[in-house]
Amino acid sequence: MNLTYQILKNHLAEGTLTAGREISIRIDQTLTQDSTGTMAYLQFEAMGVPRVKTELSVAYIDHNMLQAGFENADDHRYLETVTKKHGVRLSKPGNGVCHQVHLERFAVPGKTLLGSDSHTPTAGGLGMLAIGAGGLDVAVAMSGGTYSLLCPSVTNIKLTGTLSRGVAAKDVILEVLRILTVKGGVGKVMEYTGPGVKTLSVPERATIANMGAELGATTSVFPADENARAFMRAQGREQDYVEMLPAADATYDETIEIDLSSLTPLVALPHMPDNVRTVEETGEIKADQVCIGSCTNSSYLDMMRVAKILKGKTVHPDVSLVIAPGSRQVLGMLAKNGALNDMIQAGARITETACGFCIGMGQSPRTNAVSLRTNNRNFFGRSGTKSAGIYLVSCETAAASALSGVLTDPRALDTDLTVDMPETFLYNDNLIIMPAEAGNDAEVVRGPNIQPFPQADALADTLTGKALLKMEDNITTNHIMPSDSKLLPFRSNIPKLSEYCLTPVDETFPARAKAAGGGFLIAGHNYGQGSSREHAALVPLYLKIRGVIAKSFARIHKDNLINNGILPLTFKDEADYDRFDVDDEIELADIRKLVAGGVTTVPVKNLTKGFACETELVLSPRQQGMILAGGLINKIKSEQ
Ligand code: MIC
Ligand code: SF4
Repeated sequence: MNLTYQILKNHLAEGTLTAGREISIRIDQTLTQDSTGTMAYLQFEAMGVPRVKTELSVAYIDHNMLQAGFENADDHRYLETVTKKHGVRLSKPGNGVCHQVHLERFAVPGKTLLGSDSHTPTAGGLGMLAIGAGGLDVAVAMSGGTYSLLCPSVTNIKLTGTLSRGVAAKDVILEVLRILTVKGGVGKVMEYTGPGVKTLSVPERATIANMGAELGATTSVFPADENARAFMRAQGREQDYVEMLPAADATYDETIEIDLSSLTPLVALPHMPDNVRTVEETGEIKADQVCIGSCTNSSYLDMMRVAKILKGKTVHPDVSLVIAPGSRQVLGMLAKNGALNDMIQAGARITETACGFCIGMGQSPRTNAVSLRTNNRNFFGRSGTKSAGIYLVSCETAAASALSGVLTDPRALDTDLTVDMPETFLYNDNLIIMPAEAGNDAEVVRGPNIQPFPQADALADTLTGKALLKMEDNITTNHIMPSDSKLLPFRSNIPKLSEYCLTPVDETFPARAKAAGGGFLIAGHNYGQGSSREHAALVPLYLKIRGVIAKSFARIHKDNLINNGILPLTFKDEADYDRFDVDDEIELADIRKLVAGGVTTVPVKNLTKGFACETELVLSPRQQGMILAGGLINKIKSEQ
């Protein structure tokens, strides 16, 4: 059996392991971060369960770090107090980016992890089955519930050869993105095998697993082998190591072979992570900003390679170089061995160990800037500057380019880029705050920024409304619910956020949706890719969006829509997409009866144009219940 199915089998609660069928699995660990976590804990509280029932649940504060008003600090305080009360460990601001810290301190091979962040698969670098989900699904897992998903098919990415000097793990995942595109991983787990795996350290594997999220994959997983054991030993956690390997006769649904020796430095051009070219063919584009860090590329090994490149040199006068080490552990080690000073002397601006620039929480580049970044997403506007172009590169390419002022192939450097895995990392868990004992009466502090979340009504017999917006392929959750340093502070304030819903597509959308009293959205393929933010469903719910009719959906967003009682319908014949226009009056007649009867073909009437077309609504019995009740919270409440 392949590794993915071994872990799924060990955690299977319901269903059979047949690709495409719904299964439910037990969740050992959960992870939340602050930008999705506030909502997840509000939902957890609404479920009325006194204490989390997982083996381990950790809440990280790493996203909403700029405190330019009271809002973020209020959310932090809420998280600090709600986690204390309900049995969740809290990683304080300053301890690091959730995925980096979780890999260092908590990931365990063979276990399951559900996280309210789409890059939760990072822990797949250590042989864990780590899946990103909406906050509500994570809240259910914390309360002891299982997690339901479509049983994935498994793609074997067979690695051979060895990376050449100056070519990095980041280039491996950019190559996978080039081959498969941002929708190529939907419904699949990427399982890495082959002799090339041994040549990659755990942090390098984590970089690859992390950015597997950009393929739309359910997750990515590496075997837990001697490299994993060495990493865990250096973290003082060898006792948690379990060998996890695919069986010798493991089978896969498809295999992609990548010869690591044949790769060259790659770059994803604006505005999609699969818009990949070689650095060589892209040429010497002038750079205004270089940002190094994020959960993709901020490990000790990454940072040491950057420090080596920068040592004794000065950043190009026209470039602003920003470096955000991924965790306090990494920052501490750089400080201790002097590498931090090499970075500072070269002219780097060191920012706190947090998501920072990656989520537009500061460091927005200048108008029309070219910004080279080591993170995983270059979606339009995500940096906080709409006119800027974000280019995704490896740490080596970023550092080399910061010195030259233009996109530079790091293979041309004469620096020795070898960095050994340390015998011991500088670990210290004193910023992980342990929860209070069970049965405590700890107070939960709610500042004025914490607003109640919207709840859907039970599904009506017939739904009508206007097509409010028609969108192209690959609309991201950043389009649906933009977030930057100005909007992130309102993650627990849905009415405020609703004023910005879908504005990157159409500035007039929120006002029109409100005036019309809600309606429908028409979309192309892969609607809702990217971030797991549930706000991309909660805000449309608040605006009374009743359904989204698309060519196809991204996994997490589709689940978030259903969890919140919004219908995800797909065109049976894609050509019907062309027959809809904005303002067309739409009707889903007898929809309640159809959903209750498990009918999968739903006729959509276009009353304006006088035709009906067929759409597909595939819901498991569990999901039917949620849609009928008007969302998961309503369903849970009705069952209590
Ligand atoms: C992201 O990288 O887009 C985020 C911010 O980490 C999101 C979560 C969010 O929107 O808060 C994610 O990837 O899920
Ligand atoms: Fe944070 Fe960026 Fe990673 Fe999201 S992708 S968790 S914003 S560092």
